[in-house]
Amino acid sequence: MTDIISRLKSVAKRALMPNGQPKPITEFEPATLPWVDRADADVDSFVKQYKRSKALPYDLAEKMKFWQKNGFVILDQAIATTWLDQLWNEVEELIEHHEKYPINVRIDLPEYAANPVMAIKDVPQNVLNGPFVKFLDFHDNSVIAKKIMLHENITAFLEAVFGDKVIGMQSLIFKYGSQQATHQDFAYVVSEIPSHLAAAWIALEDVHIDSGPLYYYPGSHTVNKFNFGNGIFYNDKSTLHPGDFANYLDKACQEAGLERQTLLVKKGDVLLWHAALAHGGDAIRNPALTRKSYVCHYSSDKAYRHHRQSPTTEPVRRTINGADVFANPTMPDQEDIFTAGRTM
Ligand SMILES: O=C(O)CCC(=O)C(=O)O
Ligand SMILES: [Fe+2]
Repeated sequence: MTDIISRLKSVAKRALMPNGQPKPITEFEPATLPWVDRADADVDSFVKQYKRSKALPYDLAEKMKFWQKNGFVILDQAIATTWLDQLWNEVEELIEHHEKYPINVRIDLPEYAANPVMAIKDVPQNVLNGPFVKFLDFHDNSVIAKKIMLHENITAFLEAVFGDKVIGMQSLIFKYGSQQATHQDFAYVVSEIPSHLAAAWIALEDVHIDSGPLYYYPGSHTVNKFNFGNGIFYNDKSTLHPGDFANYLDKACQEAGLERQTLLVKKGDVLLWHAALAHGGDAIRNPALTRKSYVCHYSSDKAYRHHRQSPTTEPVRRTINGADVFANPTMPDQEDIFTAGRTM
């Protein structure tokens, strides 16, 4: 209740347009930026008193400073390949026996344009095995997917940059490259504070340059925001579209002298990126090549209080490594049906 009241107050505080509607948001609000994004952020002092920094297999202060400048970090060999193999075995089972599972996939093929989100049981196996498919929120169904999402090496870093408990919001599994146009995730993955968002790209196999790798523009997290006609979020009121967003970002990055980089990492490596890092999926130059990957989106405790599919109920929380993920309120009987991760 207090959340709802504080949200109403913050809407009331926002300037109104002549038609009485709140003025669209056109930039992240400086007052609610994660502390690390503020000009006076003192990373060295933070790391000295941060209990989780000691046991990490990377230099946290160095990574945080790199993040401030570039809007991403790469964590080499951050997740054990046995965990990744278990996750992929479960995805194979999902595809093989898809008729058994009410789990959802998103299919971005023209034939599915009217209804891109489908129950996997209703999608032919050859489609599930092809490109343009995203397995949605598999962390709901799988213990190992939850453990990978909230792995210590990821959550310790994100807790440091948010200065708050980490919440796993959403996840996607890809068998092939996405070929998605350049974008910034805050426009699509919306929490109550849009700057409190980060993502992980977890390589489930070595990435081949012709498989449609992820690309990104280091430093692009600070370019001016795109306005969809109704502010920085893309929704049914927007007058501009993802193609316009991509054109704007590619041009803005080029004009700022930012060079596009391609993510050619190995199985077990993890890319973490900032809410506003401009990125996309490169063209698949060899359609025979898979590009198996697990993408997770995160927010902070302060900014993500309710499951997006049930904004008025208290979430059921699972805690791993000091971070939370909410049980899926729409499919309680499908939670953690893949149990192998319990003993791993
Ligand atoms: O993996 C990709 O190619 C793109 C994924 C992505 O941009 C996302 O899930 O936010
Ligand atoms: Fe993205």
